[in-house]
Amino acid sequence: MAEHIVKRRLDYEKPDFLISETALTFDLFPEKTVVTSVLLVKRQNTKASHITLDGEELCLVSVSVNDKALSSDEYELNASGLKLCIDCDSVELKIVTEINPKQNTSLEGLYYTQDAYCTQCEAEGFRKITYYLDRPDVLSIFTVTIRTTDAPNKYLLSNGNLVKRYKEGDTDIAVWHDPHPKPSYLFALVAGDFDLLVDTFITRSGRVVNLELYLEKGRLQQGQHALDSLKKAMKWDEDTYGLEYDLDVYMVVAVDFFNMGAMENKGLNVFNSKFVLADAKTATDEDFFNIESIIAHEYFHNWTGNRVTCRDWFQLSLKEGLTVFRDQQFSADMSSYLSTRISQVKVMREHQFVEDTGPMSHPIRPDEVMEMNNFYTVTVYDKGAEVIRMLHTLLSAEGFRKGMDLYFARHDGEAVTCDDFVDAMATANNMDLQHFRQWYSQSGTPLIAVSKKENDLAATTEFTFTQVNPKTADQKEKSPLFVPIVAEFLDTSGKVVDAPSLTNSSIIVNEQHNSFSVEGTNLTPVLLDKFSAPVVIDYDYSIPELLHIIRYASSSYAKWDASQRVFSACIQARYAMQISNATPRGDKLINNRNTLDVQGVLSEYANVLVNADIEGDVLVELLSLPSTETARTGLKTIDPIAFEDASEYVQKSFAEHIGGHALACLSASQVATYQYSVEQVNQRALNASWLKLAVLNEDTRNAALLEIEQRYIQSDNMTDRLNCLKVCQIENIDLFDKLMSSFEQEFGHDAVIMDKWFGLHATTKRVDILAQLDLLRAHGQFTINNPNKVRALIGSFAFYNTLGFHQKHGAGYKYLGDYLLDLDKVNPQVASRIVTPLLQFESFNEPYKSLMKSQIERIFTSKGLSRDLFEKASKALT
Ligand code: 0A1
Ligand code: ZN
Repeated sequence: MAEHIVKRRLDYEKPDFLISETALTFDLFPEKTVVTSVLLVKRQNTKASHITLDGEELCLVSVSVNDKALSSDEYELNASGLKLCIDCDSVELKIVTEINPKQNTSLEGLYYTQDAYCTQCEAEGFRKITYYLDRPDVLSIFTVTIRTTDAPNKYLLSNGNLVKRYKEGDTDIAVWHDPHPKPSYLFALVAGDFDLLVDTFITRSGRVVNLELYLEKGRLQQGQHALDSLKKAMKWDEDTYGLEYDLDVYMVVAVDFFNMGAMENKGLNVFNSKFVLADAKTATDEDFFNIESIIAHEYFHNWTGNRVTCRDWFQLSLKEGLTVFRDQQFSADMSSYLSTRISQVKVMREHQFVEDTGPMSHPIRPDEVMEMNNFYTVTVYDKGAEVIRMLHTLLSAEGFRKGMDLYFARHDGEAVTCDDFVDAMATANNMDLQHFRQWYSQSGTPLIAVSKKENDLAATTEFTFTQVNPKTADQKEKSPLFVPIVAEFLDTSGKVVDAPSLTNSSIIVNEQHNSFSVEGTNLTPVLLDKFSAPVVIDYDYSIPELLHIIRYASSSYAKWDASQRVFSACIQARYAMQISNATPRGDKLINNRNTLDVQGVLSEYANVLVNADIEGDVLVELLSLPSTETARTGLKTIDPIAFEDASEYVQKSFAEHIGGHALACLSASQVATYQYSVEQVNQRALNASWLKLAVLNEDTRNAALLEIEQRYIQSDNMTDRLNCLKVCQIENIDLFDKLMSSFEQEFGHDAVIMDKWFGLHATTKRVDILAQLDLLRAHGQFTINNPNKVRALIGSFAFYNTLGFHQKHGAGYKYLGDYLLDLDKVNPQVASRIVTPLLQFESFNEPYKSLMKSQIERIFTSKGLSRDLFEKASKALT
């Protein structure tokens, strides 16, 4: 096991050696694959006399330099690499290693599952294949030879273009050559038997690209949506950024065993099959959406990531923040702006803001890393994308495009930094982005407190913005950031008042205090429209102001945001009442609304929704309650059970006020043959909201439950069926159990679909949930070796089953702790992701806090802990 050392961004040094050419030969056997690597090594630093190649869990067979074999006293070997003498400017290094793909359950490096070989090299998995300079700033031209005697290995794939495919006796051989220099993390190899779905794309300059989807046998028609999405993404990138694909073939392979969503290996993407396979019967609207966006994300990486890559892993957001932003733009263009933006904002509020308050807080460009796999985070990805979005807002679409063009003109074929990206944006737009750059180095969520003062004489209103940058686990010192706040001001009649001093509809908050004056009084401010910056706005909205926004704001996003505040205020008021004497001092309730008339507010709000003329796509958003993470904004610690009770109370009360209307709306809605279209997606989502409200309403409950059972049986699509299951999961456990067994009978054979079933079981409110989890772990479709299964069952339980996880005596926490210790031996990356809910112990009241912490202590002191879990547990305890 390699050591647990911390690496620092500022310690970056250029590599002493480069590898201009890499020739790899794989003799594939499940338990003993021989990797022969021939490297053309070029010395860059003439003072260097030794090269240290990265390598982990390898069995070294031989090393030779310029054809001369080295004896074992001519090199140094340890758990993290191989060091040998090179004292000339150019040598050929030949290294032979043996690896065991079948035993590799970490799914990093080369692994063998379901009769196929597959690789995952980002970030530092290549070093589990052979000794190499496994760092992103070493770019090399790869030639790969794959040899196998296994009959089922019909397809032998690697990056670039196929040069030769032939047989030598019993051995099948394929040779691939990738003309584009690339770092080792973009290397890929796949060998196995698949069904192949093909098509072509003609680029705007007229080149023909073969598109090939490699799918599990028998699932060909389930790949069509992914293939269509790929073609849309290719066209969109040409139209929007002028970027064209650069190889003759683009391959996508879907596998069931994969640690993440997908991987952008040059010319050979590997995907978690969950993000490729879809048809109406088996996939939800959300699945269709995710497939389109992840296919696009990986495709967009071909330019933002592969052609221009990262100098070091601290710069990960250079490719990820930018590529997420690009896939978000694409998704908004393909489907609905409002729902895509809202789901992105939910990710920020429910996950990224939470990460900022916990022990793993880091800037989008981290400064210190122990295990790189721990930094594929919502901060690097999603906050990274929000930072790019702010640039897009500040520079406008045209200015942003100019910056992108300059970035590619300057850096194509290079490994660069986040600073290089911002430099290109600044130069192309002749703009000083010095202050803005701090978004890259400062962690934490800024809080913008807003107060208003009316000057009746002058008939103006002054708004003062106070920026508070709370300290985070990783940084004590903070300074004010450059924050664009898109705003508008409504007068009493609901008209938007003229505010000529806004720049691009934004107020720029860039100091600790900024003031801003608007003509008129009695104004309602609409702040942070479209979530123009990743911050929290703390303005003391009254309920009438929020309802005014919902009635009159020009932006649907702003209406949704206001509705979240209405619900949050109600939940916090109810919560305060429930725990009245136990509220810890220092907690700030929204508007101190312990005295809020919750029923009155909900009734008025329901009235607005029923009577105002609101489009269906907006209405569906306004009917949904905020998550706990959003609703608890401003509360340092909570009692999770009492908070959940409060939230349920508000949900039920809301249903009492609007539920009668709900059933009427539901029956009026049409049932059409399933299509993945914006209109139908909206309609199904709205139906699901009405169904839930109708079931929660006492008067309509029985009728709605009948409706659910009927819909479940009659429906032609997974979206409606899953929505039915989710509703009865909350309100009628007998019906839920009945429908779940019918679901299992129908889909029990299909691993991808069964993840939904595991997830639903794991989030059910049952007193015996832990015993249920034990039973589910013994189910034929469950295995600890498959990350999708573990995430569906154990992940859903820990993240989303509040009552099951937060048990009074800590049994839920212990269950997760026990499981993680087993899982860490199988797959440390997945264990390290699922530990997240336990890391947040500082956000809960006693006894929860101490009970959670004691599990982290137990994990921390256990023997043989992975670097992944060690980094998180040790940070949580300091
Ligand atoms: N670069 C991929 C995500 C990815 C990252 C790490 C992985 O293994 C540790 C796998 C995939 C993306 O952004 O899609
Ligand atoms: Zn990515």
